[in-house]
Amino acid sequence: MNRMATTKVDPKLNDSDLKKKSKTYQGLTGRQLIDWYRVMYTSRRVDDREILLKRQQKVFFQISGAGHEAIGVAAAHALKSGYDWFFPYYRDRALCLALGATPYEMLMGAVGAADDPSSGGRQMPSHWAFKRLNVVTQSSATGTQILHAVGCSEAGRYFSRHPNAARKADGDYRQFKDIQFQGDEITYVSLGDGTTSEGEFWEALNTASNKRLPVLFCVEDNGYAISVPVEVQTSGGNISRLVSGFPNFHFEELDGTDPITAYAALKRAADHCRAGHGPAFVHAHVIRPYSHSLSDDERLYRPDSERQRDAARDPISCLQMFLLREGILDEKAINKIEKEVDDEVQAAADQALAAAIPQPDTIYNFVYSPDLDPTSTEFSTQPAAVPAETASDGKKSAASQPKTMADLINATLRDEMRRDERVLIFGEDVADASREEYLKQKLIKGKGGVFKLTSGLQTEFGADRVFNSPLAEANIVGRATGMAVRGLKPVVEIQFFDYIWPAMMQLRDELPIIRWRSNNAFSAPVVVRVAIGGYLTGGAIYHSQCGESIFTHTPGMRVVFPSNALDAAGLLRTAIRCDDPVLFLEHKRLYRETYGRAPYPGPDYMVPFGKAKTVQTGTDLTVITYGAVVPRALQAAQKLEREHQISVELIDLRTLNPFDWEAIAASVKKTNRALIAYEDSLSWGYGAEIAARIADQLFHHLDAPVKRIAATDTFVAYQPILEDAILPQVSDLFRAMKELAEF
Ligand SMILES: Cc1ncc(C[n+]2csc(CCOP(=O)(O)OP(=O)(O)O)c2C)c(N)n1
Ligand SMILES: [Mg+2]
Repeated sequence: MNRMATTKVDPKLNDSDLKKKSKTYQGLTGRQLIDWYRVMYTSRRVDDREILLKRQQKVFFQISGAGHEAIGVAAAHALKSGYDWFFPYYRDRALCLALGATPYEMLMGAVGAADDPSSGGRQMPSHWAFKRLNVVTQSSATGTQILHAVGCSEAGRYFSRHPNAARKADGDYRQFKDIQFQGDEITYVSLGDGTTSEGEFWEALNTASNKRLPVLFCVEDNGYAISVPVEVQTSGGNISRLVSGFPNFHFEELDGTDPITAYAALKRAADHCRAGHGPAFVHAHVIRPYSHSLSDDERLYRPDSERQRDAARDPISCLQMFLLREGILDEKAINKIEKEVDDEVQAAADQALAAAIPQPDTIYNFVYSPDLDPTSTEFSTQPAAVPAETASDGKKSAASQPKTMADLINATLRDEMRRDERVLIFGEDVADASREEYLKQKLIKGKGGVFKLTSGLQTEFGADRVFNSPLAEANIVGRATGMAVRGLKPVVEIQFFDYIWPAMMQLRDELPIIRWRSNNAFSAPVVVRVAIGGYLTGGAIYHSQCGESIFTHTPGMRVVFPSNALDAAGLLRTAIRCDDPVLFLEHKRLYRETYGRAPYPGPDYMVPFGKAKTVQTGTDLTVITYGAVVPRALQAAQKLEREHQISVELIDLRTLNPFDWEAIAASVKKTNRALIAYEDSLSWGYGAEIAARIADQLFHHLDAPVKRIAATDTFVAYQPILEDAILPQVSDLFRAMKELAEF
């Protein structure tokens, strides 16, 4: 490890001294333990320095790794820095130091310096990210990193089975994503005892166990989650007991304040993972001597007696006593080390306090990829004139026939999987059949999605690339995020928008913000396809929801919502080839609609993001809409023209983030009237933002109030009479357009 002691053997040592020096402890030499002590002590002193700086109001937050130093140093040495992958949490200061991070880097995080390698001043301190060490960016949301770790380890396995997928390619996201894989790398993930209460923890254990993934889970159990003791979090008070039934795991429960014991256990755990036997679960009992954070005072909920009991197990003083007792160091040598560390930390703090802070005009940097712009002309191509013989499904006569949105999404997925071996697909029911032997024996035809959008893909590309997930939406998005960090391109499916919510933490706090919060050190350009929307006649509350504005309100997430087959193909291809996370909303009612069918546009057809389509030009008013409201608005506009000679300009936004403000502005400047129509319930919906912008920026061009037409502020009911009353119908659109034109 890069912080190994460099002390030279003293030539004046006598025999007994030499014997002591050659004695080992679980394979660790005295010298190694001296070095470990140095790192553990450094970790504590950086915490102490930050606490001092916080009291002086020179830093703005502090959370310590105190009490967790021994397990961290032991883990760093049981694993390989820059070779294995690390998803630590905020207590892992000592782990990161032992892997090779420096006190200066950490203190730059505390002051929020521009060159803070973890986030460039965007995240709180102790939210570690060190690209060169394979320490992946983490959030403040406890537990979200665990599924990322699972996805990361799956990516390692995938690249070792598909080494060609790691090749660089120009012209899409791959140009900017270097792949490294080893074949036997381990993914380390740590978490606190309280965090084991979260569902994503169990989802991660389940998948790691089921797939025998080389993930080393390390629970750093300090007995508390802020003020809540472990017996309230964990039935029976011991997480090891609860997880012991998971197959394929190696389990260890140990005193995590003792680095030697911890190292031996972690080594056994790492050996199990590296040999490919499956995951490991290390449960380390540690202490938390400094309250939860500097915003917490544990004396409010822990009596002195309990705190003193903990203090007797302090890993720093215990290791110091051990080194003295074993004659590895004497008091003078200890003082010398401590003085050196104190000086180093002091110098690092002075340097960090003098470091440049980020400029306010950098705040928009890295919300999206700086390398690849999906709104650019690079993503604008014409549909190919496809001769019948070269159609994607091989059927001669069918190729030039108009295809449904479902057909063209399926064809686009197939094309992109052929083109790019990093693309893989998973989600609920997306495989043709998980029991592949049935397919091989031709006993069955295969399913390929509840709407059949992924039909035939597993059969063509194999179960490595197209597979079913458990029924767990966070599992889908969390794993996809971990895979994408490693350079894969997961195109995952959420079966119904109505059930996207278990993945909400991943979709709000993780996926879209990985690039921004790590100051471009990491990114996760995943495509999440979601079946959305109503007008189903019987779809009811839980199969009809929209809610796109919740995601357009999330910086970093591209949101796409096509209204026809050709746009769906072109936009999906852009989504897959681009370098940003994309929420790709597919309206279920449009999947097989007659409206908007189109011939297969070829394997390179792309529509850029942020470019609306003018469905029809007009002069009297502008209707701005998207998705399943497009054909309805078109019908209403045509009727209005026929019956009242009112000319409507109809704009289909196609992508909601980014959206085409230029197209909206140009049209409203021409017609001086604007109606925004959308399927979601009216209040706080997507159209509210468009209406506000028009009112704000085009006020002087308006001859009438900006109007909206949308669903009622209710969920969608089952009985068709109610459904019709709730969702905006052609008659509602007609009425609203007429009123606005006549205002
Ligand atoms: C999902 C989520 N809920 C709540 C919080 C607020 N919070 C931060 S740390 C913490 C306790 C974590 O306890 P534990 O997992 O035992 O880790 P420890 O801090 O004790 O090391 C809580 C409740 C959070 N960050 N994330
Ligand atoms: Mg805890």
